[in-house]
Amino acid sequence: MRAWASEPVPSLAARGLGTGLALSVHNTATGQLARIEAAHKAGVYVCGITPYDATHLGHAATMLAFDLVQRVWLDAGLSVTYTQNVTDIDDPLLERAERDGVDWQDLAQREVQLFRGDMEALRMLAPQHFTGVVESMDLVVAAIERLRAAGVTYEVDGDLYFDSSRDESFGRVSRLDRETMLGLFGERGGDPERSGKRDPLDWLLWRAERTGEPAWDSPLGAGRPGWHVECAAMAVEHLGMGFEIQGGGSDLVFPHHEMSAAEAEMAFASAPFAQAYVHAGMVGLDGDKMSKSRGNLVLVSELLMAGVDPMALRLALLSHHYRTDWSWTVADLGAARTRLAAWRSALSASGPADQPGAEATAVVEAIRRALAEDLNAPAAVLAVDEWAAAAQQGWVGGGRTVAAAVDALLGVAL
Ligand code: 5CA
Ligand code: ZN
Repeated sequence: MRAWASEPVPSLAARGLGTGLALSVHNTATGQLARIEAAHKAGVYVCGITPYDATHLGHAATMLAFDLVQRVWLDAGLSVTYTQNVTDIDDPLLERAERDGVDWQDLAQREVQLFRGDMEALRMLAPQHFTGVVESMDLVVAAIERLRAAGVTYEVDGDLYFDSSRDESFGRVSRLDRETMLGLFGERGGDPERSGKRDPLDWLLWRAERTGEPAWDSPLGAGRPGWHVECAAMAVEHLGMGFEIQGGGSDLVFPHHEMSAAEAEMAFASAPFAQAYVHAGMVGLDGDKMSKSRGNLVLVSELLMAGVDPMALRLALLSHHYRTDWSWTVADLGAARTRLAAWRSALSASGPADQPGAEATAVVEAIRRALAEDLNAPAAVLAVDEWAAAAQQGWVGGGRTVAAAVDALLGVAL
């Protein structure tokens, strides 16, 4: 589907600031920091929205983490391929459409359009492949057929399941014990209780047509795919096996990313699916996880409609480390507004000089170091704060250089 539009990222190298550092990120599959080895190009797949409701701050925070990944890579001179999916057919979407008496496709289209506007306002880099499940149905079916041909599937009352016992590396992503897996599988869309399965953890690949539900004709019969195989198929199609980063929020570690990796490695008889599995923390509101089902959403579009400067919102998100779980409060926005005003005022106070100067170069290096070490945006923001305080006093210059770095690396337009 059509992505949104994003502005070009300024080149710091072209300003005489050299190239940026290689990225290290926390890899869920090892529990350690992984230096991403990429010579010329790098790919990232981000699990995107299920479009039955508007983008909330949790979605935005997760998208921002992977936006920073790309900014670090671009600064390091890599060519980046970014794929983000839209789960545009799934039970929650059908249920919401039914509840509201609207067509599920219209609902999805409307919410995706709202999401594009939110992403654009927040200056998120646009994916090269913004890809929906419905438009990818053929390749999802082809991936399921590969699994069937590999002999790792079986049927339960006409539905097709993945036989988890056939995958010796199962657990490669989450490294969880079986009991925890079973609990999370039940909570997050799985069906551990369904009878007829060989193992409660076996998961759905193809759901045969049910009356009143949309279905697609295929060599598997009429039906629709299970969730995990969709992302496995779309990621491999657009990035190939062994791409650099599989990303999303930490609610996707298990079962989603575990099962997608298992499917891809089985279907394409190659490993690994991704070099690193990177997960953003959960954003809540006043202590609870922000989620559609809890009804405690703070919507990006509502804040923007209320006149919030999207750059203040972006700064509010940047002031939390992507891996920590945190809760949104109105104070976050107040602090970000004050900070944005201070940066802007420092920029005008720092004079017209276009030369990078020692202080500005030091700020650029500090931002680069902070982001390259597990995307430490809060540390990068503090480095800019220090420069802004000094520039405000007239002690340092280099405003244009700092502004270019803040734009290129943090995505904030001053
Ligand atoms: N469509 C699937 C992924 S294939 C999905 O999880 N959709 S979603 O709309 O529920 O979430 C979209 C993205 O935002 C996912 O990466 C998810 O992990 C992340 N996310 C969802 N809720 C939160 C939250 N409260 N805080 C941070 N990230 C979140
Ligand atoms: Zn996904």
